[in-house]
Order: sequence, then C-alpha cells, then structure tokens
Amino acid sequence: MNYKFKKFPGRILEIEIKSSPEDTAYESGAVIAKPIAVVDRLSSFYFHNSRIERDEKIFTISCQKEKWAELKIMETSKGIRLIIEIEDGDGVFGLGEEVGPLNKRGRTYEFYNTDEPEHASTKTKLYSSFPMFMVLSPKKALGFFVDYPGYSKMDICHEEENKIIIDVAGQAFKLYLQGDTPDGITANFVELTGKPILLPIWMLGYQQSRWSYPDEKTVLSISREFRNRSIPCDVIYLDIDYMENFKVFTWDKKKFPDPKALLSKLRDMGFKVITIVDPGVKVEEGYELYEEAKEAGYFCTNSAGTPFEAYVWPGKSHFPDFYNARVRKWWGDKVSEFKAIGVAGIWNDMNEPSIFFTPELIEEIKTTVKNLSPDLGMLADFTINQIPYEKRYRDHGKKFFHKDDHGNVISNRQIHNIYGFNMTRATYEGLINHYKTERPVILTRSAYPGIQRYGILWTGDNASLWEQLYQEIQMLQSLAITGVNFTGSDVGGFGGDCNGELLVRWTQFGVFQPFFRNHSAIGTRNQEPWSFGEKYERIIKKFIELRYALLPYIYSALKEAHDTGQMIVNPLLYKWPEDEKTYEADDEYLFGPSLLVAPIYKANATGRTVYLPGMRWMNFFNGRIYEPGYHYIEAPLDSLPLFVAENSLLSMTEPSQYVEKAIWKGLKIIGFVTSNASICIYEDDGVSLKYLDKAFSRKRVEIWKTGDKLLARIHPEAGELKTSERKINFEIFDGTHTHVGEFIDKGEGGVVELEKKLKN
Ligand code: MIG
Repeated sequence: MNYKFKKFPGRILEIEIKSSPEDTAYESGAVIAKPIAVVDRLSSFYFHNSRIERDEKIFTISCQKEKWAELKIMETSKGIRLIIEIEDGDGVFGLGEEVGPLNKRGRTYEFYNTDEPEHASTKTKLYSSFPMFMVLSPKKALGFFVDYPGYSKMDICHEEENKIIIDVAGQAFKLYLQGDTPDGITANFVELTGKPILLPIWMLGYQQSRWSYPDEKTVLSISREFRNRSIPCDVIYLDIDYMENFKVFTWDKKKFPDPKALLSKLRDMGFKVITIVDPGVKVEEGYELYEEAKEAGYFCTNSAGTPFEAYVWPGKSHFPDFYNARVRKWWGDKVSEFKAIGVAGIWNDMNEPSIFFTPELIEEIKTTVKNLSPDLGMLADFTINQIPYEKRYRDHGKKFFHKDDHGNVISNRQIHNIYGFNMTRATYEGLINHYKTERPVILTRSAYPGIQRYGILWTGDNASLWEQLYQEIQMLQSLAITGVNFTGSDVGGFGGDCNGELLVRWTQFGVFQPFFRNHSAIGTRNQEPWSFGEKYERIIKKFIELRYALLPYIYSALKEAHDTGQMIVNPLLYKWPEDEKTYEADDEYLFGPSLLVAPIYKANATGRTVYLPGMRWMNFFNGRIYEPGYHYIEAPLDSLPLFVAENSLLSMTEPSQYVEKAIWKGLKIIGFVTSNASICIYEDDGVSLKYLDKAFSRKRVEIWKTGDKLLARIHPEAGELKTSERKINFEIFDGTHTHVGEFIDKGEGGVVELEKKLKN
C-alpha cells in the first residue's frame, strides 16, 4: 500500500491511498481547492502514529489533542477497506441523498448512482452519491470524505456496534479528513469542492411541474389558472413530452407549434420555463445530434469500441461521454443553442445514467423465461421475482467505457457516480460561456460532491406518502451537511395520488425547502394548488404567499451560502452540538439565520412536539414565547410550528405574483429582541453576474435595547447599487411589548427609535 499526504485549506488533510504506486486514482472533479503543501510528518494532524500490523496500516486519529480512535486501512479481494472505530453515543451525519434518519448509525449505505423510483426505507442507494460524513459527539466533530467516483459501500455501525466499515471497490482513491465545528466541517467541504452558485431570484419562487403538461394549450391554461387565482408562481416545467419522439433538443411541432412565441407569451405573464433534457441520444439516421456525435466519436463505447447501445425514453440510444472535455464542450454548445429561443433553465434527468434495458438483458430475460417450468417449484417463483429486480438494478457499468482527455479508456464502473455531475458541468460551462452575464439554472437528478458549483439537485421520484414527507425532511438536512445548499423534494409527492391534506402539509414544508417545486408523475391525480377544493387551495395560497413574503430573508441567506458556505438549511446539531437531544431532532431544522421550522408530517395531526434548543423562541404566527425544551405546539391545518430565535430578525416584503428583481419596494423587519440582534439585507438585479462588479447593495439592520426602548439602525455595508426610496417598517417583540416604527430608506442609513405599541 502506498500513501501520500497533502494539506488543504481549512486544516483538511488529503491522503491518497493506493494499492501499489502504479494504480491511478481517477480524478472525480469534486475537489477544486489547491493543496497548500505536501506533508510527510503527520504529528500536527488528526492522523498520526501510524504503524503496520498484519498488513493493516493503522493510524491514530486524535481530536483536540486526545487520542480518539484508530483508522485501519487494508486491502481486500475487492479493493480497499477502511475501518474507523467510534464510541458509544457518537452520531454519524451526512451521506447526502440516502433514505433514513439524520443519524446514519445502524445501517449500510451504497454509493452507486441508481434510478430508484421507490424510496422505501430499505433502499441503500438513490440517484446521487455523497460519500461524506461527520462523526459527532459533544467533545468532537470530525469530517470524512471518501473521494472515489466508482462503487463504494459504508457500513455505519451495522455489522458492529461502534465501527464504520468502508469498502471502496477500487485500488486508488483520496480520503479527506478534517476536524472543526459541525457547520465548520460543511463550510470546509464547500471550500474544498466549491461554493454554491448564486441562483436568480426567481428560482426562489414557487414552481409548478407535471409529467407532463403535454401541449401548448395545457401549459397556457395552467399558467392562466395561477394568475386568475392570484397564486404566486414563477416557473413552469416542460417534461419529456415536449420533445419529438424524446429526441433531445427538439420540439414536437404538433403539440408545440411555435415554442418561441409560447415562451415569450409566458414571459410576459411572469413565467419562466424550464425544460427537461435527458442524456440518451436517439439512434436515428438523419437526426443531427446523433449523426454529429457518432461522426466525432462523442458517445460512450462498448468493449469493441463502437457506441454503447441501450434503451431509454427515445428507444435505442447512445450516451454522450461527459467525462471527456471535448464532449462537454460540444454538449454545452448544443444546450446553449437550444436555450436561445427563451428557455430559462435546464432540467437534467435520467443521468445516473438510467438504462431501461440493453438488448443483451432482453435476451437473457427471454432465456430465463423460456427455461421456466413449474417443476422448478420455489426456484421458479424466485426466478420470476428476480426478473424485475434484474431489469431495474442491473449494473451496466462494466459494459461501457469512457475516454479521458488523454485518450485512456475507463470503464463506467470506475467513474459511474460522476456521469450526472459531468453532464451538469457540461451544461453549466456551455451556458456561462454563451450567456456570459446570466446566472445558469440547471436542475439535476444525479450528482456527486461539488455539484453545488454547477447546479441544483432535487431528490427524485418520491411518492405521495406521509412517511416520505418525513424522509424528505431528513434528507434535506443530510444533503445540506454534504454541501448541497439548494435542494428540495417534489412537493405533494411524485408517484401515487396526493390528497388535500398531504398537499397542504407538503407545501408548508416546501416553503422552507430552498427549492420549492410541486411535481407529480404521469397517471396520478392532478396536484396543482387548486386540485383538492377551495378549503385546501386557500391554505396553500397563504403559504406560497408566506414564501414570497420571506424572499428578502431567503435571498440574503442564499447569498451568504454563496459567499461563505454557510448553508440555508441547518440541522439543529450544527448550532448546538454539545446538546445531544439535537442529534435525534431530525424532523425539524433551522432555515436561514433566524428561523426554526418543524413541519407537520403526519396525517390528521393538529400539532406536534417540537424540541427548542439552547435559547428562547417566539412562535412566528402568534408571538408566544417558549423556553428551551420540548413543547407540544398546536398546528391546525392552516398553521405549522415556526419559530424565531431570541435576538434575531427577519426581513420580509409584500408577496407578489412573481419576482424579477431582488430589489424590494418595501421591507418589513420583524423579530424577537431582548438585548440586540442584526440581520443582513442583500439586494441586486436578481438575474445577472453584475454583482461581481459591485452592482449590489448590502445593508445591515440592527436592533438594540436601551432601558425599555428599542432602537433600530440601518447601515449600508457594501455594494454600489442604489435602491430607490422606500419604507422599512419594524415590528419587534421584546418579550413583553411589541415596538413598531418606520424608517424612510434613502440609501444612506440612519437610526430610528421604535415606539411601544399600545395594543397587541
Ligand atoms: O422514467 O421525465 O425523476 O421527475 O417526471 C421517468 C419523466 C423519467 C423521472 C424524473 C421525473 C420525471 C420523469 N422521469
């Protein structure tokens, strides 16, 4: 075995582990930070005192100078194994897109991107791989990232109570180790793998999707419905049926006779359109994209070196080799050309890549079926059941190949988990290159660490089930731990039939997902906000309006994430790692710097228990103050448990039907202040990259108490953007009284004394 050590910013240690010096660790592309130094002495790091026993290399890991655990590294018949011993009560958090509790102990997880349409709690892998986690106790916080783009598996205290056993199916990879505070660990991961992109403001708005709005007429009527009912909405999605025979970058001219005119009509109504783009290119003579790629050798190949053939939506298809820079450039140009008629964003689906079947698989299944006989008894039963499993989970990774930029051939199996990552990267680089100053919007289903630099992730094909609503609350936080700031689940659930109550509760959660999109599958009940009658529509509308009212707050948090790696969504344990009760409180989380949200995820519930950590909290809806601890919070259908932290503020505005700029006509600052609090208000044009040239405004609002008076100060901090004259209203509760006031914001800041409101 072979080890090399490098030091990275954030006191991160990289260990390149190889079976033998000739093995290559394929670059996943996740890490973009530059190493500070090559190190040979480990004494100042968390790893030191290495020794070898029975072919096992053993490092001691320490934390805060104390010996904490041992890390063993050894070769196995299938690759390399790491074993980390942890202690009773240590929590293990992260792993991104995996089902199950926030604390990952007690299960095994796999990393091999898979199109998994059933998110049952037994599943061990989904569409994306984030082999990053932290081990946490009140005494320590250590972060691990196993940067290997092929198959790996992590047994998190499943086989053995206090052991993490990591199996990497390869001969070379990089391990990153760090120690910090929990939110510091995420910020360091982000330092290593790249800052989250700044999205246009309208991506923070409500978004409506359906598989599919199949024609121009339907798209227009859905859009009009939103405006007629005054339900705010910014984005409409076009799923696969807009294409001609599922050929990427085409439009079905029968159903969408004039897409350009349609997009501009929708733009006038305040809607942006995002279209799906799958990786599978239809094999069809005369189809330009196919011909071009075939000619240039841009497709992944089979072992004979000809294009690899598999079946997806377009029928027989080939897959662009996004691992290769030339192919990425070509694809980026194609996407940009396609976007030119007015498409606002690109939605990359099926990029695990998902394969329905290959001709060989069909042949195999045929043989299996032919050989079936009742005489086989239970074996026949087993064989029949095995067929759908084979179809869905067959690993085609050994059957097709990529070419790196130097012409080396690599099997998909070795770099499987970065196919979607590289497709998103290709799209991002193409768009940034062609639309210089526009912020690219790319949604992807499959991802790997670092994805936050290119696009955003949604959690794929969940179902309209209460238990999956809960699962999404947990997953949102696990993803945030691994640096995926901007993500969300299909609101209302994708598969299966939703109902009014579930849609209301999921929408309430959606308000506090960075990505807020309602989407549902073909063949399921309609799920638009008005689908279940007036009673539900009214509440859904109220909550979508709340989202729009909170946009100044959310946009500032988005910018903060972009600048510092501080996520919008934070598990409670980020701020209160010394309080172990936060480790299990995975059905609630912090949203931005001031809010704690505890969604309702149970049918018929009219309230729930909430754990309020560390400080006092104010109920957002009725102003009641709570001491830290467990509380039962009433939350009838038109309400949810939502709290403002003591000594914190929120910046809000009047909700609108859609948003084009992140410059607010009026602002309202609300908060719960017993000594002092401050919040940042970040504004810019909301769509371009001009903020890089100082075309933004960042103001700080501070509230402090002197005697029984509250004072407010507005103070421009940075940026050259001038916002026009506007009112900033205050409504601040000091624990006994509400104080109100108004400030005319002319740009230069100032101080205003708030007045006690006589009646609450
Ligand atoms: O095989 O494009 O996750 O959001 O609506 C299913 C159709 C393909 C899966 C995506 C889903 C999308 C659907 N797609």
